[in-house]
Amino acid sequence: MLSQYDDDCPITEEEMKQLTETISTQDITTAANTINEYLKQQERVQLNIGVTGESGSGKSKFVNAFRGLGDEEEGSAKTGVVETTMQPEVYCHPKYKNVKLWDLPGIGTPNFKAQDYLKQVEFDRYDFFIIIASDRFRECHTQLASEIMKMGKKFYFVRSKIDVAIDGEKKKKSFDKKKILDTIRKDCENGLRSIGLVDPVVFLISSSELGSFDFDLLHERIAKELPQHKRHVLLLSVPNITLEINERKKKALKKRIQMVAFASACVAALPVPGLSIAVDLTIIVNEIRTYCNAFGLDEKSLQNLCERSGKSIETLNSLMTSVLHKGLCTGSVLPMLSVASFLVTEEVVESVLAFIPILGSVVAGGLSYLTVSMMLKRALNDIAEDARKVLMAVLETDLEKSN
Ligand SMILES: Nc1nc2c(ncn2[C@@H]2O[C@H](COP(=O)(O)OP(=O)(O)O)[C@@H](O)[C@H]2O)c(=O)[nH]1
Ligand SMILES: [Mg+2]
Repeated sequence: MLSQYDDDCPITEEEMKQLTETISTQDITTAANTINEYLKQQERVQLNIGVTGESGSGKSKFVNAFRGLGDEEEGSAKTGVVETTMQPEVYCHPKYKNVKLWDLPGIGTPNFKAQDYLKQVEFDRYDFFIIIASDRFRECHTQLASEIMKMGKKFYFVRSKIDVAIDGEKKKKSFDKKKILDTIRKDCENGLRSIGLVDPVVFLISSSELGSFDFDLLHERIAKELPQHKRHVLLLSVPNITLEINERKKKALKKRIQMVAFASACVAALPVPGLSIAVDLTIIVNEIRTYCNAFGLDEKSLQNLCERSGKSIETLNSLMTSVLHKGLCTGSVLPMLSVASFLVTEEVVESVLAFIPILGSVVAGGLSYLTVSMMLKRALNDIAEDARKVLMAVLETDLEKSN
């Protein structure tokens, strides 16, 4: 069951082998726990992103946007303030505390030395760097990049405030968005070439409209270059702001299903009546909660989205058809399910089952591997589809606003 392997899987082939070996010597309860622990670990993998660039280039705003936060929201980095310290400021992702964005001190001051700078910010801490320029790339940018490379780390060049550049040109009669973007890109690439880079790649980003322009390409590139574990946590934590990201999240979550189903099937074989279904439900609900969180369909994310997009919660709710998600988000089913796992009486379980049609169709007494994996696949499809519809609606509003 666990022999199938895929590069996108949240755990590595080696771990999969080890895990299969471990559980083959364990009793079923321990085996189920082992798998559950593995799944939880996937969300706890540390990811440290160092965001650097000149003062005022948009580092802090990018740190916020990458975590799905507005500049005024709780926990957001202050923007538009002059940097006064040489200390990196750490900002955790609101849902995945192990994903950390580091707002680094400004570069390019008169006595700037990349080597000293990197030492000062403790370069070894970061998985990769984002180097931001809001105008041309200067020597300090490439100096820093080559020093980062020497230290065996990766970096990505970002040209920020693209929305500002576009707005500035909009009034012109000859306005051609694609042409402007091409010009900015070429200009940045040439700048980087002239200071020694052979094959520069520049990502054009607006932190005010993160889903537009090159953010998707940047995300795809980073994901591709990260080790497997880190890639998984990046996919879960990135804000769901493009259709491509929506699809990537779905694919990544799908890889977990066989493990969840296996854990669940192990528990199902336990000889305690009522217990197995309750544990199954807990495992399933946890997994569905993971989906909602990853797609931004949890209550808090939806509220934020309403504030940002100007759409009412009723409008967004009316777009979503998945019963599972609605149950979870209204908060009525979730607490009952959690309680059910402690009470373990069949009555409670049955009454909970009645809430959710898919679950309700399953007879109490343990869910099989196939049932659980079928349920989760369907739940994932439904939730991903709801997330896609919500995203489409928000994108349409954005489009109307910009026209
Ligand atoms: N319109 C727009 N404004 C931005 C963008 N990025 C940064 N800013 C603004 O530029 C100013 C400097 O940004 P900040 O993030 O504080 O720069 P930092 O000094 O590098 O941290 C602030 O007023 C931001 O709101 C962007 O992509 N679009
Ligand atoms: Mg700042």
